[in-house]
Amino acid sequence: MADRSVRPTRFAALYSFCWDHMSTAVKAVSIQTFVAGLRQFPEAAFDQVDMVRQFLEDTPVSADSLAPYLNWDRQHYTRNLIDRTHLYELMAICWEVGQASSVHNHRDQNCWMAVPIGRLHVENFHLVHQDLQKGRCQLEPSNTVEMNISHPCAVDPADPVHRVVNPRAFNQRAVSLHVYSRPFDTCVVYSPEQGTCGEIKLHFNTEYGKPK
Ligand code: CSS
Ligand code: FE2
Repeated sequence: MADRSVRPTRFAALYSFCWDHMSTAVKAVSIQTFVAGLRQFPEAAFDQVDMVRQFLEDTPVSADSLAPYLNWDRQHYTRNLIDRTHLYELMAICWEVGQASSVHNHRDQNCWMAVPIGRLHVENFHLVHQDLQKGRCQLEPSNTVEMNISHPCAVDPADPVHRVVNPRAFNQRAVSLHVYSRPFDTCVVYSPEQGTCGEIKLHFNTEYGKPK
């Protein structure tokens, strides 16, 4: 199992293939084809986790088709809107080596992530207690999962607090695709060390391939 998660990824980066459950090669599609597929899903698909997660597993996106959305900033990861409907928004997030998000929630909504370029860690936390009015919280680290072209993931609606990290040790840029349903533009960020939390607004660096 560990072997599978490491070896195919190296080749996937070269040939835009990834491996399905049966270890057979799956050809990566363009982001346009991915969007066309996502737009076919009925509303009900976005209210549960499995259908979109399976779609992400079956539909890896080729790195070259993402060129209009690749945008790097040495200070902060960048958020680049690709598509938005009333049901979902799709963005590419570009991570320099060593960049990470804050620990945050997703507003009790569904979130799926795929990683067409590089590798990323998702560090999950269990929210023991939160009092947003007082800005206080208590969090416990739970587990860390690696995402790469063969391993997309879905945020667990029962335990949704996490952060995404591009560890320095990976030594390469990474790009993740995020599907949020419904679209949202605020979230709660947490400091597990300080036991504090607060709401922040989320902004896009580019929309539909153009700077904001
Ligand atoms: N949720 C963060 C990215 S890490 S999943 C964001 O949208 O900026
Ligand atoms: Fe997130």
